[in-house]
Amino acid sequence: LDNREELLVRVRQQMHEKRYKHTLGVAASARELAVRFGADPDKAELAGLLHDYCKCWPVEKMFEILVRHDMPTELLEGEKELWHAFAAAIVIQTDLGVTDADILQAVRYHTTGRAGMSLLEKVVCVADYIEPNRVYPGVDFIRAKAMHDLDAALALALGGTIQFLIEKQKTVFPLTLTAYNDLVSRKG
Ligand code: DGI
Ligand code: FE
Ligand code: FE
Ligand code: FE
Repeated sequence: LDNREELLVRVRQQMHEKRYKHTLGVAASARELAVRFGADPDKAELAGLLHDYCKCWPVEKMFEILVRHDMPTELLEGEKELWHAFAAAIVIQTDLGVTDADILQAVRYHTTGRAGMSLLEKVVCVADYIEPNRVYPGVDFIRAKAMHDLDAALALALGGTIQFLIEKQKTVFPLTLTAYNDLVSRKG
């Protein structure tokens, strides 16, 4: 889609009001982070705008798309919360014509992260955690970190999610763990 207004309408149609507000917040925060850390601001904003495109879709619809695209059993048998990211990376390509590989990767890995994340992937992932509408214990500390150290902010964010999952006795997806390990082991 080449028209920005049309794109916003399409995104708006996929989700409820609050999720759309979050989406606009992530797009704005991703642009800011991109400017600060030297990623492409336009790509960051677009990835932010599209990252939760499938978040409010019925799980059956996401499942069907993931199966059709041969996603690993680990993902299909795991936590459904993770599906929207992988589904969106497919759907924004097929339905909206997004072809930029950096953007598709940033959308695909925005929830789990992965080892060796690109700058744009980190920007979108951190933006998802710190956009202005987000409220959770520790968010201001992560926002402060994100003013000068993107990796540190991301390690805090993913570490917080892992802690939260452990408290709830939920499974931690392997990619989330390797993303976290990768960030903290690089620090030295
Ligand atoms: O889509 P958002 O709510 O904006 O945020 P998100 O895509 O980062 O995360 C969506 C949910 O996924 C959130 O409730 C935490 C959960 N999550 C993230 N990583 C993992 C996870 N859930 C499990 N079970 N395992 C993970 O590794
Ligand atoms: Fe998400
Ligand atoms: Fe929702
Ligand atoms: Fe999000």
